[in-house]
Amino acid sequence: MTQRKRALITGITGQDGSYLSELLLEKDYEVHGIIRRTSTFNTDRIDHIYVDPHNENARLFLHYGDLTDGVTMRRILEEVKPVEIYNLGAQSHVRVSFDSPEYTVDSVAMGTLRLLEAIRDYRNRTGIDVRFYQAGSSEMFGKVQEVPQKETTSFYPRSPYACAKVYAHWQTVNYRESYGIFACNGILFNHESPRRGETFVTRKITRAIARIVADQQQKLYLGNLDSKRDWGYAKDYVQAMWLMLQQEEADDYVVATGETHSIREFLDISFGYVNLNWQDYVEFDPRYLRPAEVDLLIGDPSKAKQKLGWEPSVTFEELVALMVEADLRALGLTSQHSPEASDWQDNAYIRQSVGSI
Ligand code: NDP
Ligand code: GDR
Repeated sequence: MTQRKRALITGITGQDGSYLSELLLEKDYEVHGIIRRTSTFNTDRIDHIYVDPHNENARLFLHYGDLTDGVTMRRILEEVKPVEIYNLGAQSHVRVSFDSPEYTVDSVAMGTLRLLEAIRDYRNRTGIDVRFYQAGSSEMFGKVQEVPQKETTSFYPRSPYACAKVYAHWQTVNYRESYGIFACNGILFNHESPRRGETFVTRKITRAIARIVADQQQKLYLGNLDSKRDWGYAKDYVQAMWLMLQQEEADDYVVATGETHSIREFLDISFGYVNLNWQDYVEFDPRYLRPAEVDLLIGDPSKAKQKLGWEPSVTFEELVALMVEADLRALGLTSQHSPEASDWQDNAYIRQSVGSI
């Protein structure tokens, strides 16, 4: 009998962590996730897949820890003995990273280093190989150097978050080259879903649309509408993470759709979906501007396509529709497009907390 593969995920309670857990459970892994102790529940996105650990069929296990706490990370690694680690944990909000730069760098940059060091020692002591995935970001490209951006495009990070991700990227490369650790960087462009945090611009917009339709909100305050992003569907992107760790050799990959759209275009399509004109609702608030902006992101995913066989399955228009639809449904509303949209229905994680960022 072959032994079930064991994976450890940091950031399991986030958007990507929840989709990746579902994917790994479908593939018969035993999944271990690191969660932070908080005064309110933070496991909404994974509650639907959680089984009481006393149940003999349980394959998802949670451990308290934090990327800023290296001792605990080491202890969890020793206890779990995973064959794959997915490092998704991060203070992941770019705007917030300007307010909280030191913490962002501690969790994102130093957190990655702590994990890599733990893997190095564990491997030296036990001889067991652990494959490592680092959640890199298109934000590392920052100020436009080349269009579209690919694996060889130079980095020009424009926020504390992006600087920390660049550090984590190069440490991952260095641990691969120095110690032979199977460590991969995914350079993922923006990916969204109904589980997206409510303070990122796409979800902030789709959630506001539902609330406007429900007469619970009159205005939506946003910052820069001119920046352009390459937006894909998160469920597709976690497939690419898994594929990277199944290859013969560790490498780095851009994961993107190859299309870019401005925030204005997102507003056109999303408000248009419910026959509203966004200009009637959207107001400018300078507090949502960043001290330095990333104007244009568009990725070239040809390496991922060629080597991993990975391709996005959801178009931009479908992504916008499925997000608006999910937020409408969360408020008990449906649109005239509902029957088709149910094909993309996301299994019910929709939080309705009020986000101001
Ligand atoms: P989320 O913000 O939804 O989730 C972040 C996760 O990290 C949460 O589980 C959060 O826990 C956890 N976390 C935060 N701080 C710490 C810490 N100090 N120690 C341990 N865990 C922590 O992010 P996404 O799921 O969207 O993104 C996953 C990863 O991919 C992140 O590293 C992000 O930077 C990166 N990325 C995301 C992209 C995107 O478009 N979504 C694109 C490129 C990269 P809690 O729930 O308790 O807050
Ligand atoms: P981003 O995503 O910074 O690309 O980082 P976000 O959705 O926060 O911003 C995208 C663009 O929208 C503009 N914008 C606003 N953004 C927010 N959050 N709130 C607003 O009110 C608003 N108004 C305009 C922003 O200025 C920006 O240009 C995301 C995160 O998931 C990162 O962790 C990840 O690494 C990158 O994507 C790839």
